[in-house]
Amino acid sequence: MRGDTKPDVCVIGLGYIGLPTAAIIARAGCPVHGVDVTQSVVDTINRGEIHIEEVDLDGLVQAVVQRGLLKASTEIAPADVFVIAVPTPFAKDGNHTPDTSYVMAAAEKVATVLKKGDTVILESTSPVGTTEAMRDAIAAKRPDLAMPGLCDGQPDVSLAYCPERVLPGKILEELTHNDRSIGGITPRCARKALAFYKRFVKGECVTTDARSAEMTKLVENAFRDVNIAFANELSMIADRQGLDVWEVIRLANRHPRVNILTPGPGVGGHCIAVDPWFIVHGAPEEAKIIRQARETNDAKMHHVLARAKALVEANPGAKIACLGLAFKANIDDFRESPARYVAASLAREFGERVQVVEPYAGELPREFDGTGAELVDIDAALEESGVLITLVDHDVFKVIPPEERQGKAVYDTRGIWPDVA
Ligand code: SAJ
Repeated sequence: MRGDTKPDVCVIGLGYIGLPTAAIIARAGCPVHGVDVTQSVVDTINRGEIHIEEVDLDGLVQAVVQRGLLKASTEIAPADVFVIAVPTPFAKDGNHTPDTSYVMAAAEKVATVLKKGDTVILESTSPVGTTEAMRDAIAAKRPDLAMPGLCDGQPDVSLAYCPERVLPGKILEELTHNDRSIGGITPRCARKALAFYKRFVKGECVTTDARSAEMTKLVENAFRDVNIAFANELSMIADRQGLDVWEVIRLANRHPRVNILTPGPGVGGHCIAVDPWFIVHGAPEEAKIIRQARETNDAKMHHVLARAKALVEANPGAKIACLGLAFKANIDDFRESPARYVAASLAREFGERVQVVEPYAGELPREFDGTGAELVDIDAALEESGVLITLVDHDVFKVIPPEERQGKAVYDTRGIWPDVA
């Protein structure tokens, strides 16, 4: 890779982050070799199609595949820059222990084709120290290469941690325009990674060390989790004291330095409900508020279920409409969704009385099988149900006027209808 030549890039992991990232790098003119362990994902991408839902991603992938700039494979290939975007789930020990085995497996694959001058970048959300552990794993496989932080002179390769901070539904826009933290194992590594991101990121790229960048990503999501937990705790206190939490928040937020977030049925998704545990795992004695926030947000889901059940029992015989299954508004992502948990629990208990409205779903998820609950459209639910439980703040629910809800028992867990306490 010399002068203005575009680097060959290998992106490992073609999921929600890896695929849009690969496509954007390809759009900037760099030839991208995408790697995924799943053959069907590779085949789909090579046809110019996509296996995930994300605004405008289909057109972009089609374009870069057609131009020959993005090719997918199950096999690693030599490149100048390697970007690792594989999952970092919890281990199966039930203790929220981070499982970095996919990252380490990817690093070991990279080690088989790594050459002098290459850059390896980890993007996966990871516990502090993972980039160094990745470096050590590569060093063990490739003693012929001088590794940053382990050698006296100039290292042969560069390693950096560069997290994404994109919002599902706005991934392409945010990948391009958000600021980025670029954490090198050494300052030289950071500069190498910076030069790479400058090719396709319009936001500011701020360099730091790898451990700080790892913690920054975790802290961003923990900050949001703690703030949502404050709102959720407030809503449970308000329920206990017979107060309208929405009124209290509206009024408190008129203070120039107060900005309370919105209570809901709990925190879903694969980031905010997961990443704070990586901080707790690294410093269990110190991370008290962060742990409590996770527990409070999880408890809110059970609180909502209990209140919903009480409302259903107080309206015997009435049909119950659960509005929404997604983990947040206006997306079709139902994974790790508190709304889905609450609706499915009600379906198991109240069977055929339960109607689910989810404009983003073609059918109900499997856990509804055999419960008797049915997926209906909003008009049918408004006609037939006596109880309305809002679980997701989709725009289509927000615009339902009070007269269409008249005479129904309502539990609005998201505060979408200002006339409902
Ligand atoms: N939620 C509330 N009340 C609120 C805000 C959110 O209950 O006031 C709930 C949502 O309904 C949802 C959950 O929290 O269930 C998370 O939604 P979100 O919109 O806050 O965040 P995510 O998970 O879609 O994306 C987050 C973002 N992080 C931050 O805003 C700090 C995103 O920028 C990250 O890139 C992403 O996590 C990630 O991949 O880590």
